[in-house]
Amino acid sequence: MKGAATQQVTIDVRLPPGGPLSGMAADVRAGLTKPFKELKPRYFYDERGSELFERITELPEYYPTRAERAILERSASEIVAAAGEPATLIELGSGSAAKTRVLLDAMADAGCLEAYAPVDISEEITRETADKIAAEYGITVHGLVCDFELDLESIPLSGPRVIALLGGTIGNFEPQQRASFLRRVANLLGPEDHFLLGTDLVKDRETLEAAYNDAAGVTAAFNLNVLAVLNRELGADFDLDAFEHTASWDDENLWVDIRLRSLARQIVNFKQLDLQVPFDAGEEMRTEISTKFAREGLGGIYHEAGLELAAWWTDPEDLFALSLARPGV
Ligand code: AVJ
Repeated sequence: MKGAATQQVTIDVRLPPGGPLSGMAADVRAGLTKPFKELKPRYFYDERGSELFERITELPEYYPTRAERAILERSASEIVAAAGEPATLIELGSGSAAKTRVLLDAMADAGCLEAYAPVDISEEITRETADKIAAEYGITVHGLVCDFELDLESIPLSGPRVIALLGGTIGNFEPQQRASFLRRVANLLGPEDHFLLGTDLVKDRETLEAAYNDAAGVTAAFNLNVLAVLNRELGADFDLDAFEHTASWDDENLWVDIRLRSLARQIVNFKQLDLQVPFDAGEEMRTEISTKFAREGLGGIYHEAGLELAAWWTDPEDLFALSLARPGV
């Protein structure tokens, strides 16, 4: 089984020549020389950052991961039916594909499962996931190692297909970035294809803020870790003790605004960028937004992107949603 399965695994690597972090220097320079400083959330996820995020998903306050899993467990067969019994699951940001198996199982049960295409920025994890899934399910696995925002393109696997973006990742996208991403997804979809999207839902401030300010301080450590990434990758000299984590619900933009606040007036040097960045005492730098959605709003967002909301599932507590979209008419 293993030998046969290995032959069914193809991995295309389309990373830029400098690897996954090649755009980092330019991004950081642009983000830290603006009046309101910003870092991109993608740089959180080095090895330690990924570990810390795993721990976040197990925190009592952080409900999204559990809620999304509950939806998949409750509704996977309905999702597969509503998606027209797709032959191929393409998963953006697949990582270790922990929740994916629920969908693959439902596709196998429906008798439609032919192929899986994990798309992720980490070559190591994508190879590992691809081999495991191919062996477990005996299906074709065509992995794509790329930045799915830059390199989103059709994978040569037979349809009908469902393209999935789970975990609430889309919440990290700024409105413009989200609109252009969804437009590209719409352009990729054939008439029988579907897009399956995980979105956290708008709810009371208390629940939202608790999810991003956990009592154990794991989210704070996760947020501060991005400074360690900059120290290592760009020769910066951030003192992690000179910043504190903040996260607050912005009820106009409908996002949790996640920042690092400078505890003192200080200057940070970036050896490899020939850059000095001054911070005032109390100055805040945005490191992430985590947008929350409601059904109607998401329907409008889809519509503007040339997509149509086809179906919607939530967990028993209405905390999180999975929605299915198809090309608009
Ligand atoms: C992985 C983007 C879905 O926004 O909830 C968790 C990241 N940041 N706690 C989210 C995150 C702080 C997470 N996503």
